[in-house]
Amino acid sequence: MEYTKPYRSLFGEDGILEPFAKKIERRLGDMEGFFADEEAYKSLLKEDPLIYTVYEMPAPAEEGQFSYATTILYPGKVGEEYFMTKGHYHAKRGTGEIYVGISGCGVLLMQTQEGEVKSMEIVKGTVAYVPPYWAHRTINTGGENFVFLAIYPADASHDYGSIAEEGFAKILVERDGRPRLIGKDEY
Ligand code: S6P
Ligand code: ZN
Repeated sequence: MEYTKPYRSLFGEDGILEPFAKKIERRLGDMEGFFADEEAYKSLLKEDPLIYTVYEMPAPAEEGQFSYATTILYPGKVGEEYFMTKGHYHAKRGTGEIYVGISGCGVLLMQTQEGEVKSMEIVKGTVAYVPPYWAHRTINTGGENFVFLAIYPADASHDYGSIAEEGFAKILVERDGRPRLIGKDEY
């Protein structure tokens, strides 16, 4: 039998994994249809800002293996809506995930296929559990980078399609200078 060899990475408050195997950058232009305010989206698209960067260490996609990744979610808003990740279900629905806050502050938004929504704040030192079957997205509600670590089954695989088509039932917007979760049709 071929064993996977153990390995490790280091990260600091900036969230850059050393070493990492894969780096993914998502710009505003990669997120058409994700933000509620289409006019604000179009006008910000001229700058096409970087929304988040992911540093990944994927393990072989086999049952029992774990992958880990850090995400650096930059501060900003599209209209009143904070910068956020695309969000996804795991393609293998019965797999969960663990999030660990590294720096900055934000919200982990989760939703079941039936439309139940849960949100929790993540700051440095927060450990949050995303159980199987919950779609998950992170949102930067602060003025600095929101950085976190995610640990997930290596065979979970991502289903982005469902969220890209239907979105989350709730969105996080800034109202009176504070984050407020509202129905996506209330924008
Ligand atoms: C992977 C984990 C995170 C996200 C990352 C980017 O299961 O949840 O590493 O991939 O935060 O978000 P998204 O929705 O674009 O994959
Ligand atoms: Zn995930």
